[in-house]
This record gives sequence, structure tokens and C-alpha cells, in this order.
Amino acid sequence: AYQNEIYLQGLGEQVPPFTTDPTRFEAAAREKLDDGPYGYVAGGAGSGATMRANRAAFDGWRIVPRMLTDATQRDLATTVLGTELPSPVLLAPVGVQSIVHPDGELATARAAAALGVPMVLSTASSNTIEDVAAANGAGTRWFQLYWPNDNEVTISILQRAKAAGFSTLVLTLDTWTLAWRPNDLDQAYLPFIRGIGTAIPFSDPAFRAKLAKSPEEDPTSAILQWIPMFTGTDHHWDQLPFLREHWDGPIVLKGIQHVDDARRAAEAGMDGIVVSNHGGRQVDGAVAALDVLPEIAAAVGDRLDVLFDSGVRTGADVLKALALGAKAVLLGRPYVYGLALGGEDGVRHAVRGILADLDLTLGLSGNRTLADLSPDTLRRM
Ligand code: FMN
Repeated sequence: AYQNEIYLQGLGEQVPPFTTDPTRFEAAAREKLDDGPYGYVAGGAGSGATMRANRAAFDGWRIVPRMLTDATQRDLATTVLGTELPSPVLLAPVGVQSIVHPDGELATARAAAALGVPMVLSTASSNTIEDVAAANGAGTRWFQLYWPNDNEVTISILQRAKAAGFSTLVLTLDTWTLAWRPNDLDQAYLPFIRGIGTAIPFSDPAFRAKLAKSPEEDPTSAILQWIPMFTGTDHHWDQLPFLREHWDGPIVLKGIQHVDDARRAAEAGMDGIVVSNHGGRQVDGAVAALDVLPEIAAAVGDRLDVLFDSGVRTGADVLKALALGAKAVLLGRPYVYGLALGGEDGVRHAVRGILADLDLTLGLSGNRTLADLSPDTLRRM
């Protein structure tokens, strides 16, 4: 366990290279990053109300620990979409990671493989599908799609992801256009634009075939063609069979916030959903993702796998989301701050810390396995 490794290093007069306090990751990353990349990661939509609501929602639930339950040996394993995972944690899709660290998604892919934690690769990745797959090796990897309004490009990207060993498709629904994000607008999206140069769409043969000049020759017009193709798209529930036809594997819908949309996902035969408000980056004033999790899990949890993200920072947060019905959670900003602080090592440190904290919190609250958790584990404040 990570805490034991840290105690032992202490005997040799060594302290951890980065803070173990997840609430200080952001401040530590702030010191390393320029305003643009920092604002892109830390920022949210509008006034930041939903970002704050995500955190407040976790504070609104408290764990009620039980005693003398023999929780000395814990097991964090779980099964998601039929695959056994060592822990109930995945790395959320996060675009253009090269703007916080030159190793970008390759570092994340290596750290994820070393930890046995699945990574979800963003369509807006700054490294190609194939390079990330190579860095991830035998790891479990899922692919997140921003659904283009061009079927040839969609099919090409899906085929590349499948050929590169991505097992599950995550379709993000909440970002068909970018929200009013003051941090990024104040920077004119410059960090993003600089990071996107090598990204997945620009390496895609079907996309490149549609450009008059290659992205290397004329990056500006490539970006101008990319944006309307990947955002501003007009997709509907009745188009989901198209993805089924072209994706041989589980499909998960990300960005579900209303219980009726969760029911529609189940009726459409989807394998999973991610209850998420994109970390408060899309609808400012939207409900905290945790506040809608219990009703959604109760409505559809027996028909598909309910995953969760938005605001998870600590082991206790993971435990609370699981107790309220999530099968697993996706970590967002915490591992990106880890990446900013120390590349692959920083991601490993951030994720191992949250997993160790989860393991200790699970045991100290009197639970041995994730199956022991239920709403009864918590008290609403
Ligand atoms: N979600 C996507 O589906 N695709 C993306 O490309 C994507 N890029 C993101 C970039 C950044 C910098 C951040 C912080 C989030 C991004 N997300 C994206 C949303 C995350 O997948 C996840 O929903 C969110 O980070 C969870 O909230 P948290 O950061 O508060 O934990």
C-alpha cells in the first residue's frame, strides 16, 4: 500500500516528491503552469457555480463508520461492463494534455497501465490513438468520442480506436458545443489551439482527405474545419444505432444528468452511462452531479452500469459516490494536476494516493468490499 511505502521512505529521511493532500494539488499545479493551461484545466463554465456545487454536494453527505467489523483485509475490486477491475476508478477523458506536460497523454497512458487503472482517451487528445495505445501496452483503455457530423470521419476514428485495442466507446453528449468559459475566452483559447496541433483529428486520414491543405501547411484552416465538424453537431437518440453498427463493443453515454435521459439510454440498449456535468465546465448553474446520482442509479442501475464523475477529489468522495449507486468513478482534474506536477510519476502519485485513501476510508468505516456500501453507509447533512 502506498502509505506504507511513504512511511518506509520516511525512515530513510525521504519525504514524498509531491504533496499527499489532494486539496493542494491545484495550488501546486498553479505554481508550475502558465495562466493559459492552468485556466483551461481549473476553469469551469460561467461563474463556476456548478463546479462549486459539485464539491458542496460531497460535503452534504457524511460517512457513518461501523466498528469491530474485521475490515483488516479489504478488496477494492469491481466489475464494470463485464470486465473485472482492481479498483473502482478510471481516468476521465481530458483533452490536449500536452499543454500541461510535454509527455501529454503518453505519460497518462503509462501511469494508467502501471496502476491497472483504465484510461479513457479523449477525441481531443494531443497524442495519436496509436501512440497512446503503444504507451498503454496491455492496459485497459476506452475511447471517448466527440461525435463528428461527418460519418466518414466518425467511422475512421472508430476503426482506428478499435484496431488500437480500445475496448469501450464513451460518447460525450454534454459538449456538442463549448460553453461560455471565461478563463479560456480571456486567453482566446490560445493554449488549446497550440495543443491541438498534433491531435487525433489532424492525424486522421478521413479528416485530412477533406482539407484543401494539410494541417502542417495551414493549421488555421484545419482548425476552422475541425471545430464545426466536432462541435455544433446535431445528433439525436435515434442515431445511436449508427454507432452500434460501427462499434463492436460496449457503449457508454457520458454527461447524463436527468433521470429520463438515463432511462432513454437504457431503452436504447446502451451498456453504461456516466452521470456527469463535465466537472462544471458546461452548464453553469447545473445541478451537482452527485445530487442526481441516487435517483438515476435507482431508476436504471439494474439495466446498465452507472458510472460517475464531477468533483471527486478524495478517497472519501469515491466511497460516497459508490455508496450512492455508482459502480465506478472517473477522476478528472486531480490526475491532470499530477501530470502537470510530475508527468507519469505525478499521475501515479495522484491516483495511488486517492486509491490508498479509498482503501483506508473503506476499512476504517467498517467495510471490507465495495459490495458492503449502500446509502445506509452515509448520512445526509
Ligand atoms: N470530457 C470529455 O468527455 N472529453 C474531453 O476531451 C474532456 N476534456 C477535459 C479537459 C479538462 C481540462 C477537464 C478538467 C475536463 C475535461 N473533460 C472532458 C471532462 C472530464 O472527462 C470529467 O467529466 C471532469 O473532469 C470531471 O470533473 P472533475 O475534474 O471535477 O473531477
